[in-house]
Amino acid sequence: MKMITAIINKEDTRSVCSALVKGSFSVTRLSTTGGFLMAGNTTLLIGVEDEKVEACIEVIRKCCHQRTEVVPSVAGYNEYGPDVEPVEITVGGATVFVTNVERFEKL
Ligand code: 2BA
Repeated sequence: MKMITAIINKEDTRSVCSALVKGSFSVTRLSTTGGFLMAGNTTLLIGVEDEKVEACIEVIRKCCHQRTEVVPSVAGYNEYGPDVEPVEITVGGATVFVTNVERFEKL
């Protein structure tokens, strides 16, 4: 068994969770915060049998979209202090980790 940890844009949460449940995957969603943007995102925990890992990732891939965000960045310093310029970064679709589950029990 594997644990899939998927960090997704919170805008995609509803469609990903619906598609996962429709595909008979069990999913737990957590409200999380990205360390770089300090903005809310969603982390999904999905326990799956080894042979269903690819199918699960495919569902996530189909429902998660890349987005462009504009964030302030210090480009240098001028006589008044930091020279802040907006830069564009691409966020998502999804950051996915697949880890081995040593033991799984429902008690
Ligand atoms: P954030 O940390 O808020 O990062 C949002 C986006 O900012 C990232 O998108 C990336 O495009 C950019 N970014 C992040 N750190 C950066 C840095 N040090 N310098 C320049 N740009 C940076 P994604 O890569 O799609 O990541 C989306 C969210 O997924 C992240 O939100 C974070 O919550 C999570 N994440 C991504 N990689 C991770 C990792 N290796 N470990 C844990 N969480 C991760």
